[in-house]
Amino acid sequence: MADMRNIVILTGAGISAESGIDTFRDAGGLWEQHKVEDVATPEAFERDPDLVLRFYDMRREAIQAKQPNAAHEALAKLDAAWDGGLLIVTQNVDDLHERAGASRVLHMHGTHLNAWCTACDMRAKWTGPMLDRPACPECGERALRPDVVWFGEMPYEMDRIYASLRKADLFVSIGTSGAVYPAAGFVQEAREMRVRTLELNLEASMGSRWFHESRHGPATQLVPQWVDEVLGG
Ligand code: BJW
Repeated sequence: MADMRNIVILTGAGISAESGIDTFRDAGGLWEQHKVEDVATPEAFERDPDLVLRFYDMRREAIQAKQPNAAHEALAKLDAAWDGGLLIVTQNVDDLHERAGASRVLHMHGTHLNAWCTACDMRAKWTGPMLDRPACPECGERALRPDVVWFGEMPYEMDRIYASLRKADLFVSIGTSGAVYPAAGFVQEAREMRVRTLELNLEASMGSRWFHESRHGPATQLVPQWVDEVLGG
């Protein structure tokens, strides 16, 4: 711990579960009715844009009423206090890390609260619906879609993520099943670069065997405990 300077943290749906946002692959909730592969692909959007836009409108509205939990707050505390390198790479499309106060956050799967115009490539903050096909504020075309990364699309800022992993002393994975690549492969890539690896998850994940250490329990307990250890509190 004494020599530790650079930390990369990967977060997934599990960190927002206790804020009331359903995970993708746990039993119960929103995703029982919608298979993620049926709504989170460019093909699904082409096949049935109304279904996809309606679903995202509903989720965009819902997340704005959710609040960050103790795990988001602990990472924000770490971000504020940690002098060394730190990057919170989140797969989540909610904005709970930012609302908790974290600033070193990278959304590799995009964000619900951005629109992307497929006509002019504009990206802008967007909190309202898209089902009624609003005009792009930049070019006027009615070609907006959620600025999220669907299956088969390239996640954002991969070069920056790999550059941070190469410099890392510690890689921590929080609340993710290890089912979706490339994020699921970060632990193996970190191991190859001799980076120490730690998993904090409710239960064993698909990637648990790759980690030097896995701790199991709810994020609101494990993450504040771990942050206190790092900050020596
Ligand atoms: C708690 C908790 C609590 C609960 N406390 N924990 C074969 C092999 C390898 C790859 C592929 C392959 N076939 C296809 C691919 C590629 C594909 C892929 O991975 N498919 C898999 C299904 C196999 N990937 C892609 O297409 C990606 N793009 C790509 O690969 O481009 C090429 C490329 C190559 C090389 C380098 C770079 C790029 C794009 C993936 C896009 C994923 N998009 C989604 C939707 C986003 C928009 C939306 O929200 O609608 O992203 S899918 C969905 O899954 C979402 C999530 O970010 C992502 C991961 O889910 P996450 O966060 O892990 O959630 P869950 O539900 O799975 O797990 C929650 C965990 O929390 C569980 O473990 C619980 O136990 C735990 N938990 N409560 C702590 N309280």
